Amino acid sequence: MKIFIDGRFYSEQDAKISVLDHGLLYGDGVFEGIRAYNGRVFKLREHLERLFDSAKAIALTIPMSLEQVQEAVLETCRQNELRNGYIRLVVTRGVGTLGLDPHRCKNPSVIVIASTIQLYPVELYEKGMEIITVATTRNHHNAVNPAIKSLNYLNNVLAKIEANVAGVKEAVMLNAEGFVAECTGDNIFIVRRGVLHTPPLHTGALYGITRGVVIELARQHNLPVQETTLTRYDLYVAEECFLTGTGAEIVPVVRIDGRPIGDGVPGPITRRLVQEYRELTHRSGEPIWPEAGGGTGN
Ligand code: PXG
Repeated sequence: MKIFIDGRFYSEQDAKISVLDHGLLYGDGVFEGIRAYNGRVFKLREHLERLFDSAKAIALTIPMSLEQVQEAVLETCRQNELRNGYIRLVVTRGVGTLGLDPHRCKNPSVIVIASTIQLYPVELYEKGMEIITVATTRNHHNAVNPAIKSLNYLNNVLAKIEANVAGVKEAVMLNAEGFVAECTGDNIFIVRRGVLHTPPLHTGALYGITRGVVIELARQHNLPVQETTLTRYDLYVAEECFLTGTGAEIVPVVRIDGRPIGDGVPGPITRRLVQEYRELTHRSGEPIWPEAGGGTGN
């Protein structure tokens, strides 16, 4: 594997960041998780824009233009002959001192890793997933705004640990007021009386790119979609529920806190969206190679 760090490619063994990088010392940095399908990077522009917005929100100046970062992502895919996989784009505050003041960090680092992705098992998309709501509250927007895709994911990690302890794969996090925010690495949707509902972003969710695609797909199919403040009650009485994320794509949820959702099997609207999202990922995106060729097909 060849890894991009600050304009150069390194082998996995040589791809190293200083122990004085504030990304390590303080989780001070931002990142993106992006997918490549069929030799194309899906929604690359949207991911780059969100990266730059996250950086701006934490007053981190990315030392490259958006176009240069885009080219670094595509070149990293080419160097690794990656047609299908997962791209992790990271910008750290850079090397500083042991004090937390970011002024000491003169050179932020840009890292691109293009690798394979650990997917959920295929059966999960057929049978659906069981999730729980957890005690760990989603970060308050005046503490670390969940809209910032920062390197500090401890809030999400703590929620994931609760899911692990309970023997389920995902956790729904509520905000400080008890309203549904999102899962540890996915946004959440429910279907109720034929209408799609997802929490508004100010309840404490990432501006999910997959979430945006689902809203767009729903509108194209005249499926009403609303941003609604949801409580646990709304989840329990939903007819359908699913999660959206770059890694997970669209995953049907069939059980929440022990209550079956709808009939306890993935519902028709969810199934349709799973299918349509798959089709879209395979026919759109930023081409990695100028023509159809290239890559080893992995
Ligand atoms: N909320 C959070 C907290 C996330 O980290 C999403 C929602 C969904 O956003 P997108 O833009 O991806 O639709 C995320 C993104 C993984 C993985 O391997 C997780 C994400 C992205 C890529 C891979 O778990 N989470």
